[in-house]
Amino acid sequence: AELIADLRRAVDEGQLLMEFQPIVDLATGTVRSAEALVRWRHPRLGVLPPARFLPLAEETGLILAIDRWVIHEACRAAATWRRHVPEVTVAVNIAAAHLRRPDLIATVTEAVGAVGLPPRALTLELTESALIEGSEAVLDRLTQLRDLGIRIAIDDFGTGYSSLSYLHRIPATELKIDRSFVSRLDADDARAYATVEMVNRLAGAFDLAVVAEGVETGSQHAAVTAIGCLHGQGWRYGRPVALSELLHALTPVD
Ligand code: G
Ligand code: G
Ligand code: MN
Ligand code: NA
Repeated sequence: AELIADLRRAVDEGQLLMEFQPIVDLATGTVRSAEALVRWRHPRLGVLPPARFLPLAEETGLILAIDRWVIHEACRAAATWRRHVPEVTVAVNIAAAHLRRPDLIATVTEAVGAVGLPPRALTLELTESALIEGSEAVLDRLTQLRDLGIRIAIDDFGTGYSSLSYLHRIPATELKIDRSFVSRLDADDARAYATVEMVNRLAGAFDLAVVAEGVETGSQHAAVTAIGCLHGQGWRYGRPVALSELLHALTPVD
């Protein structure tokens, strides 16, 4: 209960911070994008990961304020980053509660507009479960965002109660293959291999980009590359870092 009061203040008092995890082109290793991940620098408890406060934020509705802040910060970061590396993009996670809000479109257009970011440089990551519970209104909203040029990723793909029929209805631009499948590629797991291959082929048929998530090892990297996934994310390529570090990593030091 005390944490709730703390969380309410956290947004206003600037205790939230963003980290960015690189998403690379698997063939070249070039960083193309980054996923924005929120943290909370709690005055007494130190830096808390999302798992420690997002469930509470969702219960209390504070997730809306948090996601609004995240969207603005991510757009600002992307605009800064693009001054160094022209075509990079940034991805943000959007809570189910936010999808249900008509003002999501206003929030997003304000955020890109405020920093002059082209809409194609912003990806919204949505989970299957958020999408499946989505009404017609949610679908309309996503279509409007897509018409504005915003990109839409289905996060943790393969873990929800996915009915494949929704792939025909969601105006997605990419699938992120859940790391539970990628992690099993190491063990030469034929089923995991077949799953990643199937998702990659499915994505191709729907003209969707693919990101293999949670790539940690050289053999996982080799496997997702052999399967033909174009993009990867995971500790093998980089942990989530502050924007300054992301910029530094990309700027030649000598
Ligand atoms: O950074 P970490 O691996 O602990 O992130 C855990 C999960 O928290 C992510 O999978 C993501 O779904 C969620 N998450 C991280 N940042 C945000 C955010 O800004 N908004 C929302 N809604 N979820 C986030
Ligand atoms: O939104 P999503 O649930 O996909 O968030 C990505 C989460 O996965 C973040 O919490 C991030 O810290 C975590 N993550 C990113 N790369 C790796 C990885 O290579 N291994 C593991 N175990 N977790 C990762
Ligand atoms: Mn994500
Ligand atoms: Na994910």
